[in-house]
Amino acid sequence: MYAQMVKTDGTRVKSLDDMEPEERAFQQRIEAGQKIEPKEWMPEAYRKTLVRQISQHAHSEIVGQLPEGNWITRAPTLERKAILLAKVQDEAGHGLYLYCAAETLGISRDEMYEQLHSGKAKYSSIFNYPTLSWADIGAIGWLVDGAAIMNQVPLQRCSYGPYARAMVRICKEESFHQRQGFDILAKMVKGTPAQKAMVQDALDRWWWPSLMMFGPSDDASVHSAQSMAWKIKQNSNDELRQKFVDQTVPQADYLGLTVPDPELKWNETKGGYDFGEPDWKEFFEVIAGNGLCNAERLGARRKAWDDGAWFREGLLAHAAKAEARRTTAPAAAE
Ligand code: FAQ
Repeated sequence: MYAQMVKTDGTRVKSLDDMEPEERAFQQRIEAGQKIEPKEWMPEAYRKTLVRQISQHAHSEIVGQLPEGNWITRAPTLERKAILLAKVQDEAGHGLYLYCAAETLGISRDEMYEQLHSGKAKYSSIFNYPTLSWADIGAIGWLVDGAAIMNQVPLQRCSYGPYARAMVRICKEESFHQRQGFDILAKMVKGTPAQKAMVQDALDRWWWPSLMMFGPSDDASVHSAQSMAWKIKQNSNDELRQKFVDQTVPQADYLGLTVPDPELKWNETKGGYDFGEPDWKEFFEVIAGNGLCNAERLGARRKAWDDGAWFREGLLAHAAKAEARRTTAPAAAE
């Protein structure tokens, strides 16, 4: 349960006693670990929270293809190119499962795209940073997929059935993605001094943005208390960030790299690392649309949508003709 069940505006998450019978029964099902399925009764705010989170998650997978897509033609070997292509294809697949999961809540795919293209819906802050070298592709796999797994494994136990089930396959594929990133870097750190420096430079640039993927600190996380009461989220943003740091620092040590945080220190008492605060001003700027690549990323998605207009129109025209044939055929046969 979320530590205090108090929201950032100071109000408390509703207790069972404050609920009407229908909502109380719903909450009791959640607390008993039952899954909520499409078309079952749910509070409107639960539905809206899921639509927001799942659609933003889907957009992140789709926009997340762009920084890596940039390197497909420049991957250093045919094997690396094939692996990267497969990874980027997986991300398209994740986006599609997640859009399907969100559609079960009554929002259409077109509405979700419109929210992305108009800037109303968010996508993960991490994809607004540029990929400057091949080592960045390793860093994305190792750190970005590593953070995504840390966040997504608990989502397999989310109270909403379609989201939880989509996450099972996604998590399996993310594990492969994380390993391919680590493998790129493990090879490079054994290469020339210039290659090792490239890896350190990638870690220096991707470390803090990766920590920001978990969202704002708990005291600034507006949705956590309610989302945890509904078991959409199982852990707070800071809990998952801590787990990620504890898991990743030994991996950086293994690679012979230095994590760019002077405050990083093992804390025997808590059995985890103490670490510095991410630059939250930068985080809020990025999610407000003012990061290094926000304009480029959204521009690419809008262009893809506009360039696909002829194809969507073609599909609709074909469907209309097929439907007309289907409805007129019996009459013609008489
Ligand atoms: N970026 O109250 P909270 C991937 C927003 S998938 C942008 O803490 P919540 C795969 C948040 O939406 C990565 N915005 O919110 C891959 C809210 O704004 P809103 C994506 C962020 O929802 C790898 C406001 O701040 N994963 O990487 C971020 O309880 C490699 C207040 O925040 C998911 O989406 C952020 N980092 O917790 C692909 C996982 N953090 O909506 C390609 C599912 C917060 O009110 C290559 N999502 N915000 O306008 C979640 O677990 C949650 O939504 C959190 C945020 C943890 C992201």
